[in-house]
Amino acid sequence: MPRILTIAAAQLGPIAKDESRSSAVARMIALMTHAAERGADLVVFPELALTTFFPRWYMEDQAEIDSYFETEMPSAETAPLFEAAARLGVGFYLGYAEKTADDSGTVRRFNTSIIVGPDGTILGKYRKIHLPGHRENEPWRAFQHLEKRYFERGDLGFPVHEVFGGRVGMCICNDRRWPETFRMLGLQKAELVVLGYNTPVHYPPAPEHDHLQDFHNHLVMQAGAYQNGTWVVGVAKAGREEDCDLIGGTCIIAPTGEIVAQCTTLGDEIAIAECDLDRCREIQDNIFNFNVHRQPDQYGLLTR
Ligand code: CDT
Repeated sequence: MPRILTIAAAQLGPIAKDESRSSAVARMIALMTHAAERGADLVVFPELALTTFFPRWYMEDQAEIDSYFETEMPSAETAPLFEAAARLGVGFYLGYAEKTADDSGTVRRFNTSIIVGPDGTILGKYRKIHLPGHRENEPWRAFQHLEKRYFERGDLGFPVHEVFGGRVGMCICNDRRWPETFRMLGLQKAELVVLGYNTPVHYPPAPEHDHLQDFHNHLVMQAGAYQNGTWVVGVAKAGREEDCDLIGGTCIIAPTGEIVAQCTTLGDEIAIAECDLDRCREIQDNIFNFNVHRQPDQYGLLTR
């Protein structure tokens, strides 16, 4: 029996600065309902999917910064998404800004994703490790990218979860550009990597690369899929968000590196595909059979 998981990559168009979480959640429920009608088992949403991409603004007022963070999941505003998942019998991946506080009152903030089962329970969590951008205000930029200011580095490593009948890993946006991310998941025999992203078309430090943003997006995800023999689902928040253009290109990639489904707009849209997890064997047992062909004693520089 093949292990086929029907996956919907649920791209979101822009979320306005004054758009409520309830509105974003309603848009996600509409996409989830459409995906369920088409037979989806799992729906993948973008990075920081509940609000506008707030790291594009320099803020000093901690209350204003915290207004973009979740202190509980689910909350009153996000519970309808969990309820819809349970009603429809589909799981989902969701990115959001997470604020935690321990018993001593220490507060921490992460760029986080969760994977939720078809009964609405949280099955796994990942906190973004590769935080791009900068810490201080840089007014010369057309817009800021202050992830290093607003988040601390994730502290959960790169876990692979046995869920949905397979081995599933997560990462978030900039993580996808790093081969180490995919290799960490590949070494744990991941069969599916799900990720969301917010990627501006304009990259202020090297604007000569602006026309390559879509190419680089697919290049790194297709390489990650092929070199580790895993399905990859990458989902954008796309379109013009508060004067900042974000790329689309949401897609589902087979372990061979081929794109098998892709969104064609910059708005709310799903791309859907039947993903046979056993197809990972074609790559993991052959050209990239790590046990037979990898030479880790020659790779010391990678961790020195
Ligand atoms: N969200 C995120 O990680 N975006 C980055 C933008 C480029 S670095 C400023 C990305 O890697 O797509």
